[in-house]
Formats: sequence, C-alpha cells, structure tokens
Amino acid sequence: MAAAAGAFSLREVLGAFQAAVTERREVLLGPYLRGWRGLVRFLNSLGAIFSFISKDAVAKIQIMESYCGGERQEEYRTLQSMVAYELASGLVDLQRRSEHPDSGCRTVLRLHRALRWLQLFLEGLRTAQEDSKTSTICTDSYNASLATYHPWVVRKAATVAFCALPSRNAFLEIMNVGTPEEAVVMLGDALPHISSVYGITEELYAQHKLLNLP
Ligand code: 1PX
Repeated sequence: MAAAAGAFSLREVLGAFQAAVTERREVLLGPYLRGWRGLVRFLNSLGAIFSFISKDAVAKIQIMESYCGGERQEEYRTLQSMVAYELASGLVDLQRRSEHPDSGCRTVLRLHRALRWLQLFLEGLRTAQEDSKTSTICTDSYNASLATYHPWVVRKAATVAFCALPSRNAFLEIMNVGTPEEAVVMLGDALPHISSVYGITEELYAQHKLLNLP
C-alpha cells in the first residue's frame, strides 16, 4: 500500500540521505538538512514529550541553514567544502567554545552523533521480533551511541520520553510507508544510504581530528 497522496511518509525523508551523497562521495548539506527537517517533523508527530529533543535538533538545523543560505553559501555546499573553509579561516573552536561557539563543524558533529543513533535504532526496528518494544530498541540504540555525550539529566529525560513510544508494529505503521512488512523492506533499502552518510562524515572528521569538538 502506497502512502496517501500528500501524506507525510518516512520513505521520502530517508531518501534525502540517499540524495545527499554524490558520486565523488561528497555529502551535500542541502539534502542532509532536508532529511533532518523531515525527521524532526516525524518526531513532533509523536507527541509533546519529545519537544525538548526536537527543539535542540531544530536549533542546530537552523544554524546550518543560515550558513547554507548566507553570504558564504558556496563554502557550505558540501560537508567537505565546509570543513576545508572553516578550518582554513580559523572559524572552529578546537579546545573550548569561545569565539566560534556555533561553527558548522561542531554543529554538524552533534547531528552526526545523532545519525549514529538513528542508524542503530532503524536497524533495531527492522530486525526485531514483531512483539518487541520500541522503547527498548530506542533505549539500547541511545545507550550505545548518543548517551555517551549527554549529561545525566539529559539521559534521564530521554529515557523517560522513550517510554511513550508506541509498539513496534504501530510505530512501523505511523511511518506511513504501508504495512509493517513494507516498512521493514523500506528500512532495508534506506539504511545503507544512512550508513554511507555516517561513514563518510566519520572519516572526514577523523582525518581532520574533529571528532571531539567542544
Ligand atoms: C523512523 C524513526 C525516525 C525517528 C525520528 C527521530 C528524529 C530524532 C532526532 C533527534 C535529534 C537529536 C539531536 C541531538 C543533538 C544533541 O546531542 N544535542 C545535545 C548536545 O548539544 P550541545 O549544543 O549542548 O553540545 C543537547 O544537549 C541535547 C539536548 C536534547 C536531548 C537529546 C536527546 C536525544 C535523543 C535522541 C533520540 C530521539 C528519540 C526519538 C524517538 C523516535
């Protein structure tokens, strides 16, 4: 069953990450941010309990959109050009946040870490038993990724919010991709593209020693 015309489907959202990778293995920031915007829209549809998460994600997306639509937009076309430009121009705080608290490099790093959570979560959702709890899959993915970077209070709030997630089958249905079985197939198609964006970013950031930006 295809999603109703005009309805919000996670298929297109995840497809944005496919469109983000060029043949030369560059990551285009336009589609990358569109993917994040769509994910936030989906997150908002899950209820107000997640709004503290979506607010932070939106703030970071907005920072990046203002660079991408700003005076130096050419430099912010790809992740690679952004890193080269910001590093060459001394626009990245490397030791502690001071003169450039919201550099593109540190902002994308936060989204990049969250993308690892998404990768683990979607893989968990795809491969779990039908009667699995989404909250457990989400908590396990979070603990194995993003939680490392969050203080106790954020970890606690996130774990409480995860309890409000619907069952696995209900979750697959609200993705609006069709039946749960069709959603599982879609996830199988989409995940390699998310992994590819994640892998390219991780490699680029490791190469420039940017993985621990304050
Ligand atoms: C098919 C599934 C789709 C699910 C879509 C869900 C989209 C989730 C988007 C999450 C974006 C989270 C960005 C978090 C960035 C971050 O780590 N920020 C922290 C550090 O930033 P700073 O500027 O201070 O260095 C900031 O402290 C974060 C605060 C808010 C809490 C973040 C909790 C993240 C939990 C992620 C899991 C989302 C669960 C969604 C359930 C489906």
